[in-house]
Amino acid sequence: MTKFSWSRFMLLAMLIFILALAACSSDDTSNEGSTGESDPATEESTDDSAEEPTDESDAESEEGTDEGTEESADGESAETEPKITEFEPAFPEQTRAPAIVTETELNEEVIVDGLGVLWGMAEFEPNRLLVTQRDTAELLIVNINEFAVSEPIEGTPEVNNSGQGGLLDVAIAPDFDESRMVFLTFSQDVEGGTVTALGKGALSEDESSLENFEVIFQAEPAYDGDLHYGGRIIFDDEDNLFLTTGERSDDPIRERAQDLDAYLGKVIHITQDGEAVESNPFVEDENALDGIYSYGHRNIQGIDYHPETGDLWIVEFGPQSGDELNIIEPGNNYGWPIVSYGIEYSGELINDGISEHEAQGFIEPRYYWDPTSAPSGMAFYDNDAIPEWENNLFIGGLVSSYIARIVIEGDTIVGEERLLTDEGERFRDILVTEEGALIASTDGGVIYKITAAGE
Ligand SMILES: [Ca+2]
Repeated sequence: MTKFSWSRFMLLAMLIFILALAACSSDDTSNEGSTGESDPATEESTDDSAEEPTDESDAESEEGTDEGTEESADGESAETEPKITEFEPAFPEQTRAPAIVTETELNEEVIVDGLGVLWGMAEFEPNRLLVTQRDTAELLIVNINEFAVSEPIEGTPEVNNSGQGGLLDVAIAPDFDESRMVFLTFSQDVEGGTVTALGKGALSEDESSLENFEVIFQAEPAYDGDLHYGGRIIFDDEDNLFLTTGERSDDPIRERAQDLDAYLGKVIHITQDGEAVESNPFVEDENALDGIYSYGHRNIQGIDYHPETGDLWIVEFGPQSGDELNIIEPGNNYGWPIVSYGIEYSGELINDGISEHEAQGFIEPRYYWDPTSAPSGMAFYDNDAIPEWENNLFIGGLVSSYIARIVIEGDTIVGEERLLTDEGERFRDILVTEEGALIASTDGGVIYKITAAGE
C-alpha cells in the first residue's frame, strides 16, 4: 500500500467513524436498545413486520420505539411517528389530520377487567351490554352501572377460535323488545376450512340462554386459514343487516376481494333471514353474488352510520400502514389488493406501489393512517351528553393502543385526537350508550366507561 492511498484510507475511515457517531446520536431517541449499527430507516420498515404477517400481532415489537424526532417537531398532526411509506395522499386532508384536544373534563372508569378479548358489544337495555368474548366464545351481560358480569349465556354457536377467529360481533334486532332476537358473527368450521358466519337466536326471558340459534349466512368460499374474518354487523333503517368480511389475508386468496363471485373482502347486505336485499347493486348481474354491496376491501373491523349525514362509514386494516376510513356506496370498488397506501409486512411494495385509488378507477379512502393504527370497532357519538363530541367518530386502535377521536366536516376529516394513550391496552370495540357514555372494550378484557366529569 503506498503512502498516498494509506492516508486516503485513514481519511475515509475517519469519515465513516464520524458518520456512524452522527447516525447513532440521531437514532437514540427513536430506537431503544439500538446499537447504531443498523440503518434506522430499515428498522422502521421491518421491525414490526417480517416475522408476523398479521397486522394485529405486532404490538409487542413496537414497544420500545419512541416518538420520531423529525415528525414530532411540526407539532400539528395528531400522528407524531414518522411515516413508513413514501406515498403522497390524494388530497391534503386524507392523512395526518391536525391534532385536537377535548376541552370537557372527562371521567374514566374501569367497569370490568381480565375478561380476555372483548370483541363486540351491544346495549340491549339501558346500561346493560351484551358482550362477546372472542376466544372462549362466551356471550356475557355486563351492567356498566353495577360493575357486574353475568355467567356465560348458553346456546351460543361452536366457533373456530384459532388466530383471529372466535365469537366476533353482537347486535340486537331493531324489534328486540318483542322478538328478543340477538345476532352474532363468528368464524365457523365448514368443509374446506372456515368462513365468517352470521346467526341469530332469541335471548330467553331469564337471560340464561339463546334459544333456537341458527346460522343465516356464511361468507363463502371457505378458506383454510385463521386471519381476516371481518365480522362487524349493523342494521340499516329498513331493518336489514350489513355484514363486513375480510379477504382471508394470504396471497393469492386475498385477490378474491376483487371478485364478485366471492364474499371475501366485501360489505354484504342481507335480510334478517340471510337473503340478499332486493335493491342490492349486483342483483341483476348473473355472474355476481346478490348479497354483495361493496367490494375491494381488506379486513373491515368497524362500521357505523354518520348521525348527521346518514352516510355509512367503515374502517379497514391496511397492510403495513394504509389503514382506511371509507364511506360505503353500493356497487363501489375500494381497490384492495390492487391499490393501497400501505406496503407488505415484508417491506415490499404491493402491485408495484400504486397508491392512487381514483386514478386507477377505485374509491379514494376518506382518510388513512401511516404508520399503522390497526383500527378496530368504531362508533359515532350520536349524543349531546358531551356536546363537543357530537357527531365525532371514535375508533379503537389495536397496535396503536389508543382511541382515535375523528372530527368530520361533510366527508372531510378535519381533526384527530388520541385518547387513553397511557393505558397500554389494545382497544377492540367502541359503543356509545343511550345516556351518552363512551364505552371501550379491550383485548386485555377491560371495559372502560368515559363520561363528562361531575355528572
Ligand atoms: Ca382501498
